[in-house]
Amino acid sequence: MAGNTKVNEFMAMIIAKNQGETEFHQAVKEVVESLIPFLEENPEYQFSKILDRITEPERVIMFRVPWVDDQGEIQVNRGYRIEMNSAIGPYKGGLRFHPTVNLGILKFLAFEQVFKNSLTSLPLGGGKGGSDFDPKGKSDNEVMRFCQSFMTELQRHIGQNTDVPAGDIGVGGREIGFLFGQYKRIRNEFTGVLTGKGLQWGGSLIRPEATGYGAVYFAEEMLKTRGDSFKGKTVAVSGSGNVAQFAVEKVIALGGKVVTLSDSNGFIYDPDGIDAEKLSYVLDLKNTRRGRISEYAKKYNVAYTEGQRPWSVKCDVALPCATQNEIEKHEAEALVANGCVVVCEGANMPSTPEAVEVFLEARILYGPGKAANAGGVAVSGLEMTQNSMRLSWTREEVDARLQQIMKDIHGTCMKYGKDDSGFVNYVNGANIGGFIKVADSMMAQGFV
Ligand code: NDP
Ligand code: 2IT
Repeated sequence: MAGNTKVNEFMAMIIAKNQGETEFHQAVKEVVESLIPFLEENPEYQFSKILDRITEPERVIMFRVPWVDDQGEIQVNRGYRIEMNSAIGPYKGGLRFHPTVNLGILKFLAFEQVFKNSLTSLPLGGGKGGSDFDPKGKSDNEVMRFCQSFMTELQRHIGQNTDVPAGDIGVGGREIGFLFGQYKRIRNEFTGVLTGKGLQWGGSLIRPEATGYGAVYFAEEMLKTRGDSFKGKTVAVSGSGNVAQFAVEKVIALGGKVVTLSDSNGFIYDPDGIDAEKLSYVLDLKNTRRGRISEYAKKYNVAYTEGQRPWSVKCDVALPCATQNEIEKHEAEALVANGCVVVCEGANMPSTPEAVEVFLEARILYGPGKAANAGGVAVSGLEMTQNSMRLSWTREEVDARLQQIMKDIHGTCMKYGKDDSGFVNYVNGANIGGFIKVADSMMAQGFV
């Protein structure tokens, strides 16, 4: 097919130019597959070489992050910020601290962020950053010294109207606090340069909850298209961090039963369901004690499977909320075979391309991360608005806006993703729906 040839030609260029960046290739390929047919019908984008430009970061910053550990030994990590696209607003996206972080992973995340942020309808460009620093097993003081060193360099590149980082894997309220403190100290200004801040110093209500809640709101919208809801549904969740925790809370609130959680060591299966009391144990375990999910199994006497992910469990809905490529083809097949009808991604790119194919072929409701997890960055955008106005909205106000944004993103996916048979391909919907505003803005702004 002509479309396939074009995708292959374009991907050959991307792979040659960005060698070894496999996750970046994966993310670009998915978008290009959605976009090529659309671009053929809209040639003005091709003349402007939008695809070539949108896949090239506006700027990549890499830097040394030296810090001293509690034993007095010097440690050296690598810091990054990918400033991907600023056509519709300042660069916006999280910081990831995890030993696996490399350029390719951050470029995939920054690339997806451009489309995701556009889908929110807020004026947010796309970026991502982080470090190969591993916060696990580090003392609070070590984390603080690392964050201070990281920000000592990053601060010269960011600003409330330039680039506004937030959290991601390994970066939560504690890290944002240390990073904000150092930015303020060096720049001598109190501005909304980061989101996910504490409530007493410029943070927004609902920001910690936003990604998990938003993903569940999105799944609920998908279910509605088939006259269904979360009520009585059995739900498998992966991860046990920020996104997973609040996804579980919202599923419980909507009448569903969550039976799994995981971390990088394994997963727990609780057939009775994780209730509010068990969830508060998880919050304490993960956020305060920074323990392992296996402890849940001991405490509640349920099964724990080491080295496995939860997708072999029977469920109606799967909410992957841990990391990229955590659902492989055989796991997708197991989900479908066990009757799973909704896969809604709280994490970024948790399904491999082969897994996505399984979901689309089975015609289940598959919500890709760049649409389904946009609630986090959306409320970050609302935090920026509140900071600019120097006031704070109530919980109800922020939550209502979040719900409306997720509904609107779902509507955009329907608009651009529905095929002739009435099936909604949310991958195409999100990719095309996210692309148009950015591409039009790039064209209006000349060849920059
Ligand atoms: P957290 O650091 O709070 O939690 C991450 C969770 O995922 C932990 O349970 C962690 O287990 C697990 N995990 C991380 N890396 C791996 C890995 N390589 N293999 C298996 N499990 C892993 O991060 P978040 O909850 O914030 O982020 C989770 C996902 O959601 C990520 O994909 C992130 O990009 C995405 N996301 C986050 C947003 C946010 O606002 N925070 C917004 C939109 C998307 P362990 O404790 O063992 O490391
Ligand atoms: O992947 C993401 O959207 C995030 N980690 C949140 C980004 C943000 O700026 O809030």
